[in-house]
Amino acid sequence: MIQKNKITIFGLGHIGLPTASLFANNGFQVTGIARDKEKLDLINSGRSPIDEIGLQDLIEKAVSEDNLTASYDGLAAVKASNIMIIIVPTPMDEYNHADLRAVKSTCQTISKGLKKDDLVIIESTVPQGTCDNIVIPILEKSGLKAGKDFSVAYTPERAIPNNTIYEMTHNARVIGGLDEKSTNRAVELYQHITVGEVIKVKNLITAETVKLIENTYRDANIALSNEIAMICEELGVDAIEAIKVANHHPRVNLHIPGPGVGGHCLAIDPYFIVETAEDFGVKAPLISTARIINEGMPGHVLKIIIETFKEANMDIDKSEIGILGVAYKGNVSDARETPAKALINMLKEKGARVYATDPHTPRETIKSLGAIPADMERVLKCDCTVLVTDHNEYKEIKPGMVKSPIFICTRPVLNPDVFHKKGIIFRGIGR
Ligand code: SAJ
Repeated sequence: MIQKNKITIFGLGHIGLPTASLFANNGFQVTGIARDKEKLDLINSGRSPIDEIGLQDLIEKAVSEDNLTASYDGLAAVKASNIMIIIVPTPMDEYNHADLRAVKSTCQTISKGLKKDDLVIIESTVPQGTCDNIVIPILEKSGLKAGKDFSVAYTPERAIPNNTIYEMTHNARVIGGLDEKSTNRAVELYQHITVGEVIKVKNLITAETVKLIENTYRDANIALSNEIAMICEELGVDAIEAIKVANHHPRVNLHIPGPGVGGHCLAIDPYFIVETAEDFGVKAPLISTARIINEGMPGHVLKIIIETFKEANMDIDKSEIGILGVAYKGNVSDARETPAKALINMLKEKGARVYATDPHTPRETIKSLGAIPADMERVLKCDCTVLVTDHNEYKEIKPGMVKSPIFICTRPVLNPDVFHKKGIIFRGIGR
């Protein structure tokens, strides 16, 4: 006998697991589906496999009250549920196209157990049109007709790492359904876990588009700042000062230049728009150029390092270079698509011995990025220190702690003047 409040969530990652835990603490019986046995065991014993504020408590409570179970058996869970939520990864392949294998295989599993009046929700970030052209046709292999027999909605997740639970329960949520009934069912569902505004959009593809354009806006905005920064460096203008002052204009909001755009969202989502645009014969030169600029930033950092070594009459070959921070952004441990990776490898190609430290990222990750794990003291003793990630810990660095003759600061978190005064050659992006 199917209970009305049973949900199956496919994918127990950074978004799937918090979502599952929230529903499980708000009146639903949730089965989360994942493949990794270690992860399943951890969750079923009430422990969180990821570090996210508030998540551990939610999992512990939900598991102890029998409202959350982690399993590998998707089909059994679908058969026992009436709501399915897809939050599986959609990485990018070698051609910068979306790899939708996980979405497709999840839909195939669901289609085998789909029942009349079920609701299927997609949260994974996907190219525009994926729900209409890929998800629904696979679900209809069940013999049921979307709209008539079951409902389909798309709702993108927009929470930020390290504050996921708060943002999931407070941010505005965008929902687009196949039809009015689908949209309304999804709206009613998410109102159980959020006090934020729930915004209905016209259809599935509009909701897919909203997600992609948010991250593309940030990527293009950062690319503009990076380009401005590189021009200002040549002109001797402090780009950071100029950008900060320009942002006082009530209608200007330039982002901050840096060593490149990392993470699993901004560095990937713009390519999904380009992919679909090209399928329709439309060029997307601005979005593509923004990607080129941002992907070129580690190379620009290398150029600054090479020039500074020359000025100091030092040789990069056989030098020691220390990296402060490998995470893709400040105060997170995640190093996916981090600009540190390209920089470390380019420095090694130039013959440098590269040390790296990070208060949040495990030593194993540092090794896998190609650097020698070290503590901060060791990094600050290298011939050159490069600050890549704006962790709070690094905002406290004082010139007295730095033994390197050269300090390259790729994020505007330290005051250049105090370092210059102590005789340290200090360079930054845009200054
Ligand atoms: N970055 C800059 N300059 C800036 C801002 C960011 O260089 O002014 C860099 C960061 O250092 C980092 C990258 O951009 O390498 C991405 O950082 P982010 O903070 O912009 O984004 P994410 O990837 O951590 O999270 C984003 C968020 N999207 C927006 O803020 C619009 C989050 O809300 C989304 O949920 C998430 O993407 C996602 O899942 O799409």
